[in-house]
Amino acid sequence: MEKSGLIIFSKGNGGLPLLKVHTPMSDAEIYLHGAHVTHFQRKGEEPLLFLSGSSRFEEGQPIRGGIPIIFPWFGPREGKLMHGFARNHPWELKEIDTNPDQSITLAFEFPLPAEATGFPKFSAKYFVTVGESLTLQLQIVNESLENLTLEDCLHTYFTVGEISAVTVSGLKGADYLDKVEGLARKKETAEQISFSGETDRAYLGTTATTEIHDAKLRRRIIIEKEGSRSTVVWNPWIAKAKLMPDFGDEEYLRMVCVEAGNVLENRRVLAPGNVSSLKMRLSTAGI
Ligand code: TA6
Repeated sequence: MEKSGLIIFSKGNGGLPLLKVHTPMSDAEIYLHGAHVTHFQRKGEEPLLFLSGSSRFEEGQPIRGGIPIIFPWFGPREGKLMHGFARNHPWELKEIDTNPDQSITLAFEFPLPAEATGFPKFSAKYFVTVGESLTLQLQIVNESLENLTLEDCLHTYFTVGEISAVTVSGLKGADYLDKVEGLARKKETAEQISFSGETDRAYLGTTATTEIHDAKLRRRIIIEKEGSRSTVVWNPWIAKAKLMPDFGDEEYLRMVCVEAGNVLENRRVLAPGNVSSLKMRLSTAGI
């Protein structure tokens, strides 16, 4: 068995700087653009993350798939980019550490782009730990003298065998806003959420661990989270998939988004000098 990890710096799609991370347990790929994790795969397993074959790889545009960092707002904002600007600009790699368990932690920081003008001054750090599991932590510090109101979300796209053989558990009893029905407020009654059409739900006030049960790939994906009160579940299905230029018409069959964050009524208000931390740990198990 390999004894140590390895990081290779290269140019990825669109000539964007790409880090390839190899550990004895798993491999990962991270673009500096958006500090975007686009690939994670445990040895002997299917890839964990979905990446669209039609994704853009260009400054100012989000990569379609992997784990987009959604910050400082979630959803549309008048005259601005959807889902904030953190995913559309380059982050800087600041530190690489090998941990006792042979996992590797990479620390990124976000140089504020022009879009941050008018926003209370903040600093953003992002820690990615590649090992048996994949752990992500987004840390925001309010560096200003006023309150910073923010939404954050790790908008994770997971690879699945076939969406009709997939269920998501852990959300029974949680309220959600159903985007497919004009943000109607509902309560989840199902132990296992299944997919038979466009599904776009923001579950609110939930800190629960969720699980994706994939009957075709015969695996469970466990999504643990800390510092998160919202979970978003999304599959675009047929019509929405056709409308997305950076997403293949049939790709909805092989993906589901389960996202950990603090969105809508769960947005955070960070007092001057305070720190927010959003953490998500992704692991897999057999069925
Ligand atoms: O998280 C679900 C969602 O808000 C959907 O409504 C859809 O817009 C999706 O995000 C993708 O957004 P994007 O801006 O990446 O196309």
